[in-house]
Amino acid sequence: MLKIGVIGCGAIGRDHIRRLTDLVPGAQVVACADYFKEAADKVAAQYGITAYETGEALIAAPEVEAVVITSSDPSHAGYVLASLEAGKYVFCEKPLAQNAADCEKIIAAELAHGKRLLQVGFMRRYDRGYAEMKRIIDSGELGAPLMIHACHRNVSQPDGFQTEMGVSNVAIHELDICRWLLGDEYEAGQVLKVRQSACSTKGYDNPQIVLLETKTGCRIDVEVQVADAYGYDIQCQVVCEKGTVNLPDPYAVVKRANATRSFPILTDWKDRFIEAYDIELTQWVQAVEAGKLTGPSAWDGYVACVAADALNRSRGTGMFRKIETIEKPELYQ
Ligand code: ISE
Repeated sequence: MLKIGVIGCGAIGRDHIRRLTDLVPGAQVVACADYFKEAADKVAAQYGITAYETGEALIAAPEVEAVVITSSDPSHAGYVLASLEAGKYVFCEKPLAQNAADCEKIIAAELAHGKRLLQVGFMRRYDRGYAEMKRIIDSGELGAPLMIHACHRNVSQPDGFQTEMGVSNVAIHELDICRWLLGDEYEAGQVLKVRQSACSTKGYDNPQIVLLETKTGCRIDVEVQVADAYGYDIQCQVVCEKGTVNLPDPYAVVKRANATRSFPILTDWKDRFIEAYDIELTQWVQAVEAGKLTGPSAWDGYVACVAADALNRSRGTGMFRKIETIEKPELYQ
């Protein structure tokens, strides 16, 4: 049994604790921590595990063999660095950090171990729809990919949400999945503001459009809506030379009534990728036990942060910004 400590007892933290406890073979959650002590105490009582006062104390605890970080975005980098310093395997939810400099510190800390200890929570790579799209693109049967049209539409965001987070917290999923699907790297990017939706009343831009250009000249557009008033709606179409591949909508039973065919649209993002999360953590536990991580790496987390940073800096300038990374270390080749 891999003994795991989870830092962050909010929505996704509780979801991962349930998943690791009830579903994932070989996993045992033994500890939790949260900035809000009551949240950790509640989870600890529910699962009969130890609540630590701080994330740092949880990381240092001898019984914790591996760490899962699901706390607020700005706290990720610090906990990842502490876990690496302790030489412990760590799974960190996206985004890996708030800026490229912190990601570079994380990469340096991991390189000092000479092996991968960190996986980043880009769960879409484990979604059956995206995986099949990648298989078809990689087979070459449709020729070279040319463009991606994508959209990320969400019903609402928590208090404190800001315009930049539409990219660094929300579209970060597309920043990862598009380069994964294409097997390509980014050259430049730009964020555009369009006519604003009356559904957005909290002062942040909504919608926004993310535009990207890759090294091989592919073009990507991503519509980002964080208050769409109807559901959680993720779309992705890759246009290749000889055909297109499209992300399927999730399974839903069609109802026929009142001369209408209808089916429900999910509203909670945790449900949309529930199977992907299950597979992701199952494979992570297996990889930790085998001592060889294969899922999204510190490098992938870094590239997404560099792209997000360039995109956020482009806002309001009307210009594309270069997306420039350091040289890719051997460990991540
Ligand atoms: C949320 O923060 C997430 O992490 C989800 O994965 C994302 O799809 C969603 O739109 C965000 O609000």
